[in-house]
Amino acid sequence: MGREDIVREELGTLQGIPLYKWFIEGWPQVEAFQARPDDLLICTYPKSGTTWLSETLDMIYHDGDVEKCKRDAIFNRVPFLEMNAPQMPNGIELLAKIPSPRLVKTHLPVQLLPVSFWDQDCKVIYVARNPKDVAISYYYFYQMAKIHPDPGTMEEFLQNFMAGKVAYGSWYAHVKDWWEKRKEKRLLYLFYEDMKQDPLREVQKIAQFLGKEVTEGMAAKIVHHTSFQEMRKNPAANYETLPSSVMDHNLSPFMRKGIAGDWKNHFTVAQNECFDEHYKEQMKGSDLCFRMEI
Ligand code: A3P
Ligand code: EST
Repeated sequence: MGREDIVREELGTLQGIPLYKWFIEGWPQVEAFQARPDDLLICTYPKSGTTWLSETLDMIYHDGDVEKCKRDAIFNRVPFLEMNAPQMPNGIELLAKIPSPRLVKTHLPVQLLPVSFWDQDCKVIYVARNPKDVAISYYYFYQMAKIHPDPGTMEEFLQNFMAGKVAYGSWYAHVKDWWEKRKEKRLLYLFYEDMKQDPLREVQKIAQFLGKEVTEGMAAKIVHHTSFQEMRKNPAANYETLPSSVMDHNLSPFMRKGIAGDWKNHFTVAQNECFDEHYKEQMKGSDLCFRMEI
């Protein structure tokens, strides 16, 4: 194993936000990133449905052509802005190579977004997911994506999640700050639970936001192709093309469960009470609401 291999290591801190040291190393290029006016930014807190929304948008951009959407892995079709790691395509370099209109993925909190996106008045689609399912999904992701520090027990991880001591920091701050941004920017704020409940309606919502005509037939095709069952077996969408030294799908597949309410299979009664209490405190004064199940 060479020096450039991915090993578990503690997170660094970027302007107060816990983040992978590799990503911090690449930060100067990210901060200086030049957005194009027709870039579409896909923004999420990790484990909130980023890959699902990315695949959906690539399908909309390619008029529902499934074969075109299998042209490459999702992380190459929709470059991850701040991604910088050994043996992986760097986000900034990938973006420089792809023609407009580009889809750009980021997990950055609002205050860290490169200013160029605002200067160019780019459209943004944000997707949020209820924090209990995010925490569970993140716990399994910490195990399978080897860059993360050891997540410890579920109890330990939940405490860290609530305290914002995980990659990309506080979920609460992330969802609330982006929620406020929608008042002044061209931003569509979506929810994972809504996408689960009525994907057709959400596809139409997205199409309308983009000013794009999507026929009923095409919308149905997009919904089918982007269902959990289809994406799970699609190597262009399921991250299984990455080496197992980077992501070990035997520990936990990237496409793990894809449901709303899986936290109920994991939280103890005490953990749930503690989480609810903390949630209420953190979300006080915000009109942003989440459905913990559907
Ligand atoms: P689970 O771990 O709860 O299964 P992200 O893409 O932001 O990293 O989010 C990953 C989560 O979204 C995982 O959640 C994954 O299974 C789920 N997911 C991915 N594609 C999905 C789809 N088409 N439908 C529903 N959930 C999906
Ligand atoms: C993949 C998807 C995602 O939404 C977030 C992250 C963060 C950590 C990334 C991983 C990923 C993809 C694979 C890596 C990893 C850091 C090192 C590894 O190579 C880029």
